[in-house]
Amino acid sequence: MEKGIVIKSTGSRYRVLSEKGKIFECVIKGKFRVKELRTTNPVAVGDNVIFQEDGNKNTGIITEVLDRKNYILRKSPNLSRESQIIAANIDHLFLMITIILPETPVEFIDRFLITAEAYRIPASIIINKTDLYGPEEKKRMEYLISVYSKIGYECFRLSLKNDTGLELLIDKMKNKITLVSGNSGVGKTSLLNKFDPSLNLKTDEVSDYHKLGKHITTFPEMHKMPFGGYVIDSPGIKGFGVVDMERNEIYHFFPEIFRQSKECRFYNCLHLDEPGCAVRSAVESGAIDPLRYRSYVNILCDDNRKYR
Ligand SMILES: Nc1nc2c(ncn2[C@@H]2O[C@H](COP(=O)(O)OP(=O)(O)OP(=O)(O)O)[C@@H](O)[C@H]2O)c(=O)[nH]1
Ligand SMILES: [Mg+2]
Ligand SMILES: [Zn+2]
Repeated sequence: MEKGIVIKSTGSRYRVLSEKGKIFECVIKGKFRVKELRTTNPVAVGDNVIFQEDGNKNTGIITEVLDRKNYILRKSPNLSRESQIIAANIDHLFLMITIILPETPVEFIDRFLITAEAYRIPASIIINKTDLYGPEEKKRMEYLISVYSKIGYECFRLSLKNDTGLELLIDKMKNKITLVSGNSGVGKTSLLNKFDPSLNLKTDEVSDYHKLGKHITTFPEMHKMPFGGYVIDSPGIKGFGVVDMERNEIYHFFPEIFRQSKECRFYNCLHLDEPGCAVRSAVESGAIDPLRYRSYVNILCDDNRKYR
């Protein structure tokens, strides 16, 4: 029996990095079920597992998944009620966004952030491709940075083309397990290639016509970093499905709305049109950003289908 960490999962096969630093292609034996959770993949990237070496062909059988510190789920895109575990045991989430090529909508950012809040995983924002930005885009970038840093999310300006902003990120990612998420084409895989050029991972240009990425990365995969720690590259997502949040708890995951809600007249205020709502007053006075408030209302009232 050996212990290892799952670095890639394709649904039926799992690549495991053993504690001794060897790579094994594994399958699972028997049924693993996460309590009260219907998932399409019982073992995910980041899972610590016990496995049985199968001769010396570098294959093995996973016999046990050790307790998870946390995990992130995504609802399966079809209508089934099953979820998919994107990754487990994550120390920090990074959302990579771009102002153009592709353009990341604010509501997408907010859906990501409330998911991180719900899972209690620290999250930060990376704004990549700053080399492409003219005055308009820079203004937009600085606006987003001011909104999100005021709430408490650290923001990083990055250009992989010009190699600016890398040091600060390495500092943050050093010796941790981090997941990089974001739309297709923002540069997640390019970041990993920059950290370790020997990885030589596949990337592709954003389509000229649609200005969207081409979904090049298809499975989450964890990579050991030369500076210590692991970074998980993940497929471009349209959005994070909001998983099992009650309507009346969604605002708990908007930190600034939650703080303000304590001043609302009614304890069960949803901050829509209730009298004495302190959240709406704060939006009017500019203390809460109107785009954030709009995301909140959209998420509250939406059927969740748009950003998935
Ligand atoms: N101009 C510019 N282009 C960049 C930068 N970073 C990445 N790119 C380009 O953006 C394109 C998409 O990069 P990828 O790394 O494949 O994007 P991804 O986020 O991994 O995309 P998916 O795997 O589809 O989710 C590539 O052509 C990169 O060369 C940057 O800082 N500036
Ligand atoms: Mg990629
Ligand atoms: Zn209210």
